[in-house]
Amino acid sequence: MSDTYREMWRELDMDLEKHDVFLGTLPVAFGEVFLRQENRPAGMAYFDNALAEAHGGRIQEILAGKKAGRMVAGTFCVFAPEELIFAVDGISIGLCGGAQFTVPTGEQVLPRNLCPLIKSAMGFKLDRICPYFQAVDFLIGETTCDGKKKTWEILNEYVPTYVMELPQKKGAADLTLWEGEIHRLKEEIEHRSGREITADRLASGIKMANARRDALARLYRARWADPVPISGKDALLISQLAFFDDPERFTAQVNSLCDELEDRIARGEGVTRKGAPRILVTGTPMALPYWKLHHLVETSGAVIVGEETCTGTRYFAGRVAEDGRTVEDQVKDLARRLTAINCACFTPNKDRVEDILRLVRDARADGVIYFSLQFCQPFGVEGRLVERALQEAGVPVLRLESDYSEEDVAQLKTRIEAFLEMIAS
Ligand code: BJ8
Repeated sequence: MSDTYREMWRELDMDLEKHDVFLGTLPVAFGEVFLRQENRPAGMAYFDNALAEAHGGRIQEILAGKKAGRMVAGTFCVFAPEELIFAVDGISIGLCGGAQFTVPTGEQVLPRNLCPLIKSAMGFKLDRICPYFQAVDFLIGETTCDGKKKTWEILNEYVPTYVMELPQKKGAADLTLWEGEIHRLKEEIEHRSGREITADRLASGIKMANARRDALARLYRARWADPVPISGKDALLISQLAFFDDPERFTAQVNSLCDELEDRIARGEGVTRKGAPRILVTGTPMALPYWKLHHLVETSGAVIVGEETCTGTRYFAGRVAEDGRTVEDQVKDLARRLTAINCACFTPNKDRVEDILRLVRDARADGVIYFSLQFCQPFGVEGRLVERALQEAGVPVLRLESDYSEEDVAQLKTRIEAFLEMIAS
């Protein structure tokens, strides 16, 4: 890494030694997981570089934006209405943690029996090895699972953390509550950025977020082809980068990759043989740099053709209406997304089952892997309902629970291989 980057990290008060150790592990993992794949689309070069520059060029850009007066907000959930951040020309960064490296530090202040996504995020802050955490002006937390909800109180000791009350149900009263929460966040953002959110500005924020959703939806549709034109690992990497990259540039790059993928589909060209076993993954989000499950499945002869997760379809679910003329109407439109995202934090959450069954059909999946991060109660408990519904529909399903460590890799591989054999028979 260049001296300029080191200077930048120093100015961000990062722990340079620890950061060196952390970064040192990534090229090996990335090479092993991504670069060994055959026949990757040429358009992946942009995303490979975006990952390589995640702690370098992208941070430089963000700091330049900050210098020019742009607000930087960290988020942890796909319900955080990024449209409000975009409306003030702010920068939004998703900060859920996906690395085992920071889990032990997270465990110094959080219980060990807590989901690794939360412990990893906390560890990134405490270890001071995440330049984004160091650069944000404030964080937007939300009341989803108990683990996240209570973590904001601790995180607030280190970074100002604003908490939105996300309802647990989706009735009329819940929609009204969420609408009020969006109004309150709007005021907070106006206060922090010093800019008023007018209807025009919010309209551009909504358009920007919708365009990114449309591009991702297009990418996911390309994966329905057989042979599939892009691996699940590459699609996952793109989804993960959506939380970090400049939204307009990211959208343009995803669309240009989709042009390439659609050409491939027209030519019948894929990254696997036609007829390779097709797997849909459903469950907890997979934050950067978590690639374990996808790597195991795709080195066992199958291909992942979709993810019903928050680093998958739930991220781009719920296109917001673009014809709202007043801020009041636009906030109502933003609030309506509540009903489109089927997170296990809601009760009941029956529409998630419908979503999964529809995705199985659309993506022509041969089987489903229900993946739950260890200690995630909402997704762990909801697994039973989803598993039963899939079995009733005649869809083979494998339930897996794991964390970010490498300890269970052999065991997971054995179970995945047995599942794939069962599908093939
Ligand atoms: S909308 S999935 S981003 S809450 S995995 S931290 S639920 S214990 S991340 Fe999530 Fe929003 Fe829901 Fe999506 Fe808790 Fe479970 Fe951990 Fe989770």
